[in-house]
Amino acid sequence: MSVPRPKALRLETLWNPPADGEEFSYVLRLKNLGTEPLSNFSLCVSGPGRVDPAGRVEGATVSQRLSNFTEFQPPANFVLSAGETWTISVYALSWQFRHWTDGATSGYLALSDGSTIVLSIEPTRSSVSNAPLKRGAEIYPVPVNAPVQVSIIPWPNHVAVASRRPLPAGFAPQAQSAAGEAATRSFAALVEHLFAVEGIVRSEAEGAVPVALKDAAGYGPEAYWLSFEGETITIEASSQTGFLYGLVTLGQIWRGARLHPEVFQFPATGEIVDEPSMGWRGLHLDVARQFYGAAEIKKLLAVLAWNKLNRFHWHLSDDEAWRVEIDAYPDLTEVGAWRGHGLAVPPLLGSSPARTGGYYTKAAIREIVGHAKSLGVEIVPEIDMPGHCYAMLQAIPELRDPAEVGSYYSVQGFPDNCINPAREKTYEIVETILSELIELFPFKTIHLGADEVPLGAWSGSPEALEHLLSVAGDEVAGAHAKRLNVVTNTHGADDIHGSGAAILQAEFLSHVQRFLASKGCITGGWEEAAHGDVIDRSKSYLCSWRNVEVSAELAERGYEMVVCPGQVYYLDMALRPDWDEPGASWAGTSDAEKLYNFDPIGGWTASQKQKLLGIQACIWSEPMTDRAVFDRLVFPRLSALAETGWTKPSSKSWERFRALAGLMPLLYGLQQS
Ligand code: TNX
Repeated sequence: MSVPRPKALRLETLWNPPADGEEFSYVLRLKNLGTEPLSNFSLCVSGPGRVDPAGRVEGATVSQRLSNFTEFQPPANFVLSAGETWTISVYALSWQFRHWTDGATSGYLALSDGSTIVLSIEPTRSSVSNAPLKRGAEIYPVPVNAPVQVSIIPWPNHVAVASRRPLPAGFAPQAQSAAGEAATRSFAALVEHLFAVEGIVRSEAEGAVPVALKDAAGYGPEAYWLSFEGETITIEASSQTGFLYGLVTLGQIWRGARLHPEVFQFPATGEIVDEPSMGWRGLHLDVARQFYGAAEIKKLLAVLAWNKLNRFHWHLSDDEAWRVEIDAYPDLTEVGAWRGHGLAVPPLLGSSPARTGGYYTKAAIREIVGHAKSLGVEIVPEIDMPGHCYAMLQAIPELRDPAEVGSYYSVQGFPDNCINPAREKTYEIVETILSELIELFPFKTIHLGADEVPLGAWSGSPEALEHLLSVAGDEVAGAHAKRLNVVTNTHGADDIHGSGAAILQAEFLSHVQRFLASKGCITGGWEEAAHGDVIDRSKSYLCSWRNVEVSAELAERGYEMVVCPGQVYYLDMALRPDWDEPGASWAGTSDAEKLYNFDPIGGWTASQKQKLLGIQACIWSEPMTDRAVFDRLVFPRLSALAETGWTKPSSKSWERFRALAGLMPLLYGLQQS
């Protein structure tokens, strides 16, 4: 069979929003720009947007679909001649497109001999916008007249510095204790990682000014005191992290004065007295939808430390992949860590037909955990259960009731993606996995997920229904059985409150939470883990994502809260509602200013505030195929969150933040051009 050369095949995609009573359409055009005809093929695409199974497609039939992966078949005996275009019009999407990253981000042809041809593909265009597509972090220029003389993010509790001295060439920290020495080492590694060429830490032979690190009692675990007195710079703290944070503040002041000498100063006298207002200042990263290698994670941790963020919530599993090595179940990574044409998990979210993906070995995780610890960051691993388990179920089918019939779909369009809470085998497997995980993560806090279980989950499982009957009675079990094959999740995640699915999920969570507690671990969960109030509130915490009201209500019910409402703290949400902005906007859009000014505990009562652990930003990775999109969506919003978690509300100032934000590091260094 002769086929056109891959370069001669191009896929263009176009979004036509609904207008003047016309329905919307998503149009895919495959162009044969070569000299050979093309036949006996199908077209496979993936990207965040999903073709809905229930709707109309013209020009092709859908032969396979899994979440956002779709395979289109041309009409029988179709030949795409040289110079011709095959047009497919899709009138059925699970949600309408709003941003340029919503459409197909990869495409390939599957040929009848089993081989594939990768297509060159451009971002989806919108028929109503021809604005240049935005990628890369927004630029925050340092203004000539900054409102402050020293450049520090997050802004400290108390800053009283004065007069200018010549900028030191760099610093030579002088430690007096093990904590000070450890902080000196981690600070040297941190600045080498983030700003190698600047030589912030250097020897006195190279002109460094000494910085005395003095151990002193009475400081909180992250607090420090930094003082300037002529030639003498001193940091007092009572912990490694306190010293590290004092050094970070010093390094930030130095960088501002060095890079913008006309704007910022290096103080000659005065002091900074500092500690955070919130204990939990976190970032969540989804490494299932897109894989991030150990080097990316380590750099991200360095960026967290520079922002004085102290928790990394590592979302290690989801429908699309499993990312952590587990000795007892090698298939979890052999099967679950990879996507590709013909594999158990097909290409999704822009991944290619070739086998791509990856996972973290135990050795890599130990190294990352040690690196994080040295930077004052504790890591919370998440294994998302009992929903979001499609990849896990591909690797370990025993997590399903073998007699299960019918189908239910998750909000992301995965069928039957929940592990079965009524099976003993499930607990044996989950406890084995968690035991291995506990060994790896010394912070002893394990997040179990528990988000977005579909209303119809397990409604076709005889084992689950029998169990439901025994714990909740006839009526509930009967009602649940009737959900079989009923389409739900059509307008966002189901609210499962009070349903059979919620009762079964609660059974699962209470069992696993007790297991974790027996191993000395705190259990984390998304807000849905509160259904049925079965987990022990003194040994757990929740991440609330729907809105501020939900957070306050859960705090009222006695849960320890990490607040992360999707509308503002989900960093996969676009900066603005425009087509040329990348990202999603199902929960809302927010630029850095809106995020900065958002009050995460607005309207909370004093007793609810007692339950606040802190806040975190969440990076979900569906649109992050392109890392320039990552930098745009994450920075400087991450620093805006860091300042909200650290700085007292009365000391916050968007004007100051905006003047300093441009000094903060990006992960990939990709700026808007
Ligand atoms: C919701 S809210 C999710 C994730 C998605 C995200 C995309 C929650 C805990 N889960 O599975 O990646 O939306 O924005």
